[in-house]
Amino acid sequence: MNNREVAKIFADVANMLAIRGDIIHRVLSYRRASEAIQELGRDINQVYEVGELTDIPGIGKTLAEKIEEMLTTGKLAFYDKLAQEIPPSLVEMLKVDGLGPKRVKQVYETLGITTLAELDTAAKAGKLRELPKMGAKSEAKLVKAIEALARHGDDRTPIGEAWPLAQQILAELEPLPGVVKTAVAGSLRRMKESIGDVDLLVAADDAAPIMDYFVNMPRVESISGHGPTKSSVVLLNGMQVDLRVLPIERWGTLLSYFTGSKDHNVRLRELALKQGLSLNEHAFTPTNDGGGADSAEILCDSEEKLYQVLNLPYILPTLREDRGEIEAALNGQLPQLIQIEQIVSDLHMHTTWSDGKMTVLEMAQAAQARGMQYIVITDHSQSLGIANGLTPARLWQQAEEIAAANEQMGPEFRILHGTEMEIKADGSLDFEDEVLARLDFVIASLHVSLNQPHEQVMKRIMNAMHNPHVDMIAHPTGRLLPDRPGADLDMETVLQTAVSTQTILEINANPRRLDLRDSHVRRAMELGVLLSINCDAHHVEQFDLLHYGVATAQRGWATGEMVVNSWPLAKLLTFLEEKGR
Ligand code: DGT
Ligand code: CA
Ligand code: CA
Ligand code: ZN
Repeated sequence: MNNREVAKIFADVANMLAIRGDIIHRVLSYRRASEAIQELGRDINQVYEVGELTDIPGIGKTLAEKIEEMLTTGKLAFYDKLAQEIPPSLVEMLKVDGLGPKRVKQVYETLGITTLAELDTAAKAGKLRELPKMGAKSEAKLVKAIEALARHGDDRTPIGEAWPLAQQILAELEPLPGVVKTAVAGSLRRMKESIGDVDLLVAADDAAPIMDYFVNMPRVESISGHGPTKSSVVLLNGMQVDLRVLPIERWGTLLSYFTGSKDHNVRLRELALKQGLSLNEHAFTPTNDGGGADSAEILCDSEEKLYQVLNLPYILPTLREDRGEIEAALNGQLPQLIQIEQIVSDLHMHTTWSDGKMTVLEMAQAAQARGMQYIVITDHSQSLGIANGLTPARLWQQAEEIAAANEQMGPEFRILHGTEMEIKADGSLDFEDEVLARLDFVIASLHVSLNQPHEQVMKRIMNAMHNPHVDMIAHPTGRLLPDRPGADLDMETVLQTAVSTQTILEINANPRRLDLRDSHVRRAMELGVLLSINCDAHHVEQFDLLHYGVATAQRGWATGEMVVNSWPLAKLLTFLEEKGR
């Protein structure tokens, strides 16, 4: 079994336990284990072989034994036993908006419904309205929710779609009368690569006009809720957006609550309780004063204040996953996360020489306008015909244009000459070493034959990393979000080889790539891999994608010193020179 299969079994077990009505603690431990495995940067079979299963966050001795059972026998007896009691097909029903484990259990036990299709039929036949706490209205709502699920799937929205849309909506809400402040919250603020629904917050004293505007926006397909402080809509593209409006005095607690993650919030509440405070989205309240109307609430108008009350340093949203950030904060060991202002360069971009849309000079000027100090021009190499890849002869012509552009840019900015060289399907590199030796910076990339068998594709990337002229591997796995998974690589070996060969690995900032992804970055930091965050821009506008890459780096706990394009030019050149020897 692979990571995904093991994660799926655990997720199913969590849901089956929830339907059965087990204690939440048990349900959550399976759910967290599933997520940890889903996001693991290493092959779980390998982790098992080296005896490190219990190093995975959320995996203790019991769960490690269950993983061992699955990896060695391909089955889990506990799952099979549970399935006799709770049909696994019930799990699918939980995807229906508004349908919880209790209700699923009820329709199963009273009506014998075991699949989503049966549920749909029963609802349309009016058989559900008789159930306790149901009724014709809830039944109709359910039919609509099942339809919506069929239409949109349970697909999460890639962050590259959700982020710009959320910014547009906030920009529309900002000028409304009475609006003091706006923010994104939820997984979008934590910058996860995919978003379930978009959560927006507005601080204002009078919520009604803002809610009215929100539910009547032209891009709204349907309104799923319209209340005094909370409204929810589904947009034409299928994305669900929640909006909450609140007074500014409670901004900190509310923003923190709705930023999540749930797991992080649970930890914050535990810390509060240890101080005799209960924490919710409205305030801290002393647990011993009865919580009456005149109780001594502590209001937080900022998140900084909230963390202060808990005696913690401020924790950036990109860290809030309960993956050790609370412990690190308590021990004063939070990493000095890379910040976007520290990025002074981009090492990967294309021009009209291959498949880019702008000239060398235009790219340089745009980069300088965004605060960059130097860039590397890295057009595609000869074998990538569809991208008009450069032969050595054209490379040397390009060198002249780069020299001229450097003249024009003056001493404050530097354009280096590089290549994004193909790692060809047979594993060979697209340029001879003599060519590579004359370039300032060499990227090697997998673009073709990504679906080769594991051994073959591993050989290709290892061969590239072992070439002393290769400085960086771009978008190492080659995945494309949401559904092209990338090459079948053993990332642990790739990361370790990056260390031993001093090869920089890219965090490609394009939101369709985010490659390395956050969990790989986290492992890379543990191993000491050098990283760089690049936009792979084919147009100057794509320099604006940088923030996605920085957020991904932060989610992997990357520090400035390990991100080479935060280094001054001289430091990078020294590194490249010494590495080449
Ligand atoms: P998503 O939408 O699936 O990508 O993930 P989130 O994290 O945006 O989750 P969402 O939209 O369900 O809720 C937004 C935040 O609100 C979540 O991160 C934490 C908070 N929250 C929502 N429901 C609960 C809850 O039942 N308990 C706790 N502790 N927090 C909650
Ligand atoms: Ca959300
Ligand atoms: Ca939400
Ligand atoms: Zn590229």
